[in-house]
Amino acid sequence: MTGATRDRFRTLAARTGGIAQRLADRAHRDYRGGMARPNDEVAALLQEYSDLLSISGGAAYKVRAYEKAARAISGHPQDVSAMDADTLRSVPGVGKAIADKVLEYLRTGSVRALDALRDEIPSGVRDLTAIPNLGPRKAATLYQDLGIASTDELVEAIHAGRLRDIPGFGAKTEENILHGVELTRQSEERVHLDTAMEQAEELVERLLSVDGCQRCTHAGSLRRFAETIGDVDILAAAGEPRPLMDAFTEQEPVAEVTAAGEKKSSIRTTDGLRIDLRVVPLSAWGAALQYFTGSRTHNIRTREIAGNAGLKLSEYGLFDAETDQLVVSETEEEVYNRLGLPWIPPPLREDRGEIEVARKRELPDIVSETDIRGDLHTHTDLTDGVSPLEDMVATAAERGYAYYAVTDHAPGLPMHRMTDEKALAQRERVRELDGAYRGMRLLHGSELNIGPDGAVDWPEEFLNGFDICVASVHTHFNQPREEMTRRLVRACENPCVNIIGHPTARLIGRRPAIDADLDEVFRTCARTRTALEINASPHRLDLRDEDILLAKKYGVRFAVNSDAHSAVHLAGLRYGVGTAQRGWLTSEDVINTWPMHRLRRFLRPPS
Ligand code: DGT
Ligand code: CA
Ligand code: CA
Ligand code: ZN
Repeated sequence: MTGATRDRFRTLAARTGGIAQRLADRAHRDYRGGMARPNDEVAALLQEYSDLLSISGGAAYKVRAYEKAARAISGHPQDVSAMDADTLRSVPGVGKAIADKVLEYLRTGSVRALDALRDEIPSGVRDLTAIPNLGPRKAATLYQDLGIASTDELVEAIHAGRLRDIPGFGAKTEENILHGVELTRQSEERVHLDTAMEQAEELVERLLSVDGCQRCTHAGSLRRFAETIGDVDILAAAGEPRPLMDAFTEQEPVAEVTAAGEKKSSIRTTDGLRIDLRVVPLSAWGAALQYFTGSRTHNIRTREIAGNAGLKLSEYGLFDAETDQLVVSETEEEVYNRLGLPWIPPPLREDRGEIEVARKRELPDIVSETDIRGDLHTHTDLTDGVSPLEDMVATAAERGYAYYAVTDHAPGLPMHRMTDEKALAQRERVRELDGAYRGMRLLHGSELNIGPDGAVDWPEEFLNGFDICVASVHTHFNQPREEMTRRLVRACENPCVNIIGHPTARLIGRRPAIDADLDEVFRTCARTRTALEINASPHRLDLRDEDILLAKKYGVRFAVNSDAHSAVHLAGLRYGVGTAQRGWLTSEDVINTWPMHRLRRFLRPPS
């Protein structure tokens, strides 16, 4: 499996046109300001080393060891840049060879062994590994056997039929690779939600501390929790924009200032993320925030309403069309109210009927992060997580949860090496920990694999021992539509399955959604009282907003889960909540906002 870091890293590498260059740039900068955590930096480096080792035909155990260490470091709560050799080696999966490389990087800004591999393998070949459905091994074969050293050459070779003779590359593989190339190209200019959010929040913090800054927040697609972000829009209010503009364009790590105006500037960070800053007078705050939050189509509607009422709406305010007199502009509420509408939450501003519903005063009371009482899909280091059970539970308690489910992988995926004994031993530990935190109950569960025929791991007697079962598609993603539909329907009909995990199995920018008749699946979920997951991982966001809207029509329940593989990632739940909001869900729709007794009845209805 690939970790979150690798995804981020690969997208970034693709965008900035070369891993080596980006890291070389980076080695000379410090980590403060807009930069990813040092842990993510180091993890990206180890992941790259693993990929390059794999391309160069390195031993499989070594390839895996570096990959595992990358994930462990990415998910580790302590800052690696502050660790000495001994502390480093206490991180699970980090042995002497890996610790030495990390220390070398932290000391010198580079790793000689990695530089040697980079010299050996052309950058175009490294780009190939970022293509979904290809991966390092196949990339190596293509390079060695056919001399293919770039994405363009790959596409050409496929069209010329040159891959046909290579073992392991059938017509279906070719089609999948072309699809992967398409996905990569589409996602090159957009970033995942967490990358944008983390940098935006840091920047807003910094701008708020600049003298004269009266207000500052992010707007645009990020405020609407869109699934990927083209650029980050920051809005600030100040009497005098200059100091803010200077702080913005002079911050580290700006790769390029693409526009520097009096009221608007744009930069590109060394990560390749584009950020706009606009500074407005405080009196125009509401109108500007409404305008720059978008979406474009929502704004077209609000301007239309203004026009029909003899008004004019712009980023400067709402004006009388005839006299040009300012009507309102200070707050978003005033702007909406003057248009005859209540304030509309940003995730709903997509012109999907929100204006009409708002006008009738029937906007849903959408679910919020504070409504969430617990997380129902999480992993530990017993399978592919990196944090021990105790750390996951302690962090969950800090988040104020009323309940928390541990759902490690089931035996069907051999790489996780789950066994009956391990599951039962974990259950003992969960039962012992239950009650250790005031007010938080623990559920012992599992994430089952939905096999190609819809069957799941373990016989029913064994499954009945779990408090909760999530079931997900992890293999056979390319089944024909009818088979895939039958597979999901059968999983829903299994009385032991409570939640379908990441239901379409897509990875944003990397793997398309599975092909199934979603109407049929959602109808079955409603009938069998099986909840659909809204997986909060910013690489998944699955179900996505439009599928949620469809499922809701069938009366399905949902569970917003982090699918955290480390304690730090439990906080990622907010991206799932944002997605649920985009799907117009209320807390009534979401089972993990319910009190424990109601949740228990849903999971194990009295027979
Ligand atoms: P993105 O950046 O592609 O993820 O999506 P947005 O929605 O952040 O789009 P962006 O950054 O181009 O513009 C931010 C907001 O500013 C957008 O949602 C609505 C508003 N806006 C910008 N340009 C226009 C325009 O030409 N017409 C209208 N109606 N609104 C605009
Ligand atoms: Ca934007
Ligand atoms: Ca923009
Ligand atoms: Zn899963």
